[in-house]
Amino acid sequence: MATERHPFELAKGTNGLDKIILRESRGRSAEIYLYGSHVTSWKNENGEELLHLSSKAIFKPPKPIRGGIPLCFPQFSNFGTLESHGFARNRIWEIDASPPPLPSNSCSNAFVDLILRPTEDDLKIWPHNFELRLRVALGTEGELTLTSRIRNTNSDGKPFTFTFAYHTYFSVSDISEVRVEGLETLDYLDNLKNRERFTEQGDAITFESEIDKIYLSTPTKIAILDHEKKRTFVIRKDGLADAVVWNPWDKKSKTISDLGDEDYKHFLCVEAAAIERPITLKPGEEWKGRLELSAVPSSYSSGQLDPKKVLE
Ligand code: TA6
Repeated sequence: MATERHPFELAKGTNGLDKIILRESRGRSAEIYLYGSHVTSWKNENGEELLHLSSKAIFKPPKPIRGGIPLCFPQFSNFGTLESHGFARNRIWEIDASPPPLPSNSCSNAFVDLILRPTEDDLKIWPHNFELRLRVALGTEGELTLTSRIRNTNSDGKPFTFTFAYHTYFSVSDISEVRVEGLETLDYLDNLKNRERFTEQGDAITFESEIDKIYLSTPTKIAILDHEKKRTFVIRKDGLADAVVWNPWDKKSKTISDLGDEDYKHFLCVEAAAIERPITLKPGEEWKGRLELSAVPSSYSSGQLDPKKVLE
């Protein structure tokens, strides 16, 4: 099926769920389940997995898949009355055969367009007609780009308001050896302290216990440095002002039934999001939120890094 018309493969995944496979000529790949439009795999040219999928992930609707890149829409976490992180991550999406065009710089040879529209049941819990489009593209340098477009298709003249996140689980060698750059000195809401607002102090962010923070008005580039793997993830984002950093650590992990007890050592969630200032769309209006992830080799050891070099 990977022809010029269909630059992707359609296959059966775990429990017979439909998935899309994107392949790039140098062996890089990505996998996306129609269930949740959920990216579950992103591999580099050496076949190394760059996303973390829970060792206990359940591929059974209505439970969302744990790991990879869940999409949070129309609500992030419990910022509203819907189920946590909204319903887009546990609906079956469709392949969008004729999406409106995107600017050519977001094109690649391997991509898929997916779409979610509300069902009658969805309209009972969130009474708004919308089209949520997602393009997942694997670029020629192995970068993974997710572009979401949300359109208000209400015919009753009513606007709607939503929050959104790409809840990305990055695979890391050892959480204790990882640092995040680009968020230092920013304000954040601490989910572990009743969402009280603080200002981050000091250098890059490192990890030695549970963290669940919503950094506000963040720059468009953030880096995750994995010294052991000699790899840096560079996160570029547009339309998504906030960035959530989450790792449940040992105790919280044991309360999450579909997360292995030791998994927390090997992932870090850094989530491009729109939370503090929810997005409001009038009928006919569209919002776009773009996330580009790249994994680049890095040869620095701790303390020798010039953040500007990573972030520029
Ligand atoms: O993004 C961080 C967070 O909202 C945490 O508070 C944590 O609960 C996590 O997401 C996972 O949420 P989930 O609903 O997938 O279990």
